[in-house]
Amino acid sequence: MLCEAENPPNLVMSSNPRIEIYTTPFCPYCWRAKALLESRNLPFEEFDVARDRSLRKEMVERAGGRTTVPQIFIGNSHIGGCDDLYELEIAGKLDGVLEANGIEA
Ligand SMILES: N[C@@H](CCC(=O)N[C@@H](CS)C(=O)NCC(=O)O)C(=O)O
Repeated sequence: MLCEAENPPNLVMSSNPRIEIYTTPFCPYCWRAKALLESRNLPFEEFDVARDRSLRKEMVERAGGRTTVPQIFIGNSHIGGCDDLYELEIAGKLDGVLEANGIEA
């Protein structure tokens, strides 16, 4: 049986599948992407790359060379930008991606 006291919270969190979004503060596409996640009650972790070069470099590397914000990741899947996220949702495929990554929709 798992004993919570023996599992530091950060350890538990890091093994949890998560939604990550790289953003900048004044980016309408970022606002739109976050609005969709919020409307679906999907918790996400946000990384502001506006003034952090190493974080931006990390984003571009993880996103296969894409440099625009937002860049969105669901578990191990790179979703792409805001338009890609909406396309998935409109096509009814977002739930499948969430499920495949162990995230409850
Ligand atoms: N189609 C992209 C458009 C994203 C986009 O153009 N983002 C702007 C900021 S709102 C950006 O990164 N501009 C900088 C650049 O194009 O390098 C999406 O849906 O995410």
